[in-house]
Amino acid sequence: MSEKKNTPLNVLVLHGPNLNLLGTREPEIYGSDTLESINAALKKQGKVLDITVEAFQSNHEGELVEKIQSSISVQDGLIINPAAYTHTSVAIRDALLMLDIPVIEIHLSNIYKRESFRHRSMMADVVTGQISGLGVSGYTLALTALAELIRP
Ligand code: CA2
Repeated sequence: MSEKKNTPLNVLVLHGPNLNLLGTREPEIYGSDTLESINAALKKQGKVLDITVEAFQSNHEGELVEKIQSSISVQDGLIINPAAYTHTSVAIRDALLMLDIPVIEIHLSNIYKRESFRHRSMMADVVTGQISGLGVSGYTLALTALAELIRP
């Protein structure tokens, strides 16, 4: 039996730059939900799954790197929407490589249906899995998937 089977889990949800403005602009691409409502839905779902969900948003690459570093030996799983840093950040990619927990990369929009510069993710080949284009549902699907991956 998995050693995590009956233990409460900790999952970190990281939101990258500009996602603090969700729900205020470009609803045709990103939907009309706010970041607060996404975090609240994940925390509520976490209670059902016995997972403590911590959410953190930053517009700064270094802060995201530091948060990933501080999750070592603390978090059991990570959900990350690196936003624009998806396409540029070797620093976030390198930080993810230091983790030995399942990591789900998530995008509200389908990055492969958009401009060509969004088609490349610096994270895609170092994460456990990627969800792209399912809007807010992607976040709750990611948490369900993490619970299954951590407590098989
Ligand atoms: O689809 C996604 O979730 C993205 O990660 C969102 C990023 C974009 O750079 C990625 O290519 C795909 C942009 C987040 C910007 O968020 C906004 C929120 C409200 C209003 C405008 C932008």
